[in-house]
Amino acid sequence: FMNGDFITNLPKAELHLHIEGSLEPELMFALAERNKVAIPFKSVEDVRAAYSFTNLQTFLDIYYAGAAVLQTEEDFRDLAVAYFDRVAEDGVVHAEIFFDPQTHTHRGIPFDVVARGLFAGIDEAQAKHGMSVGLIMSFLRHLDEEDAFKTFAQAEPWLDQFIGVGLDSSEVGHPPSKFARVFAAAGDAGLMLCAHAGEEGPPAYIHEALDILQVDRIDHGNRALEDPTLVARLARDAMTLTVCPLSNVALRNVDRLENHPIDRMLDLGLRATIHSDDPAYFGGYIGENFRQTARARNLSRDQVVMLARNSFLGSFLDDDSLSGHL
Ligand code: ES4
Ligand code: ZN
Repeated sequence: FMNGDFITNLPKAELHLHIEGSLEPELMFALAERNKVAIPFKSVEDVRAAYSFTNLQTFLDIYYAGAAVLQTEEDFRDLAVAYFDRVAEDGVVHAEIFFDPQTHTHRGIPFDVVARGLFAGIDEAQAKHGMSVGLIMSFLRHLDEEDAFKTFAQAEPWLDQFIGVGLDSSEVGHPPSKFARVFAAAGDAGLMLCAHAGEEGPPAYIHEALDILQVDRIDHGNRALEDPTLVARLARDAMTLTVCPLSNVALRNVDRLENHPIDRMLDLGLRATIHSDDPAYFGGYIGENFRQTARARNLSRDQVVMLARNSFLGSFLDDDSLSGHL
């Protein structure tokens, strides 16, 4: 009875999705054409063939290059609408999605263009699919903290419309402590806090995200498994780890899905969840991540239900909205 339809229709919250990572090659080509932007690919097949990664950086190089086709408010709206239309079919009823403002402001696209476009797409999704959506502004950790502060200043007029801030991009060599002050400022502004940690970086980065950034949620967190003291702490504090199985395999942080530690995390008492990260690049949206992982790890119905339940428990929904989903 653990069939694909059961998993697909199970209500879920998507908590780890980079909207730029939902840019499908077809839309990339359409936008390149519409905006007269040159891209280093001849065809959609050519693009897909380039999606063979050996680590996080080899992916990020292509991901930032692909984002160059996003130019106008309408482009960002179209990107968001395409994503929500797709995951409405995957049982997603709530989504807290990341965007990377610096990926766009650094190539001359004003912050407000990005924000207005994404919010237009979010409004459309909420109206069309009855989905609730939150937007998380994520800082690029390969840039310095001053640049993050500049971005935070550009976000000032929008602050009450964002639910949180995040930290992503190249992890190793860019520890959470580098962003201590800007995370403190975001926390003071009432935003929720999350950070990618322990995707490629060591367990010490997860400790830093907790102790120095005081995050409410850890994105990935896989490498916590190397540190029993950290596992005990995360379990005790019911800290959510937004795990992305197809991403882990695509970026070779896990050798094959059959060896993914998602059920070991649950067995250790961790509040692990399943998400998609960059679905256009890693081979599947949240439903595909659930279905393929359930099959590869032979997950029980109870385990799948727990993973979906954890996605709501780990969300930033208030208690009233949350109780409607449990
Ligand atoms: C990302 Cl998989 C991953 N890790 C870190 N930063 C990212 N940005 C987009 N995808
Ligand atoms: Zn991510």
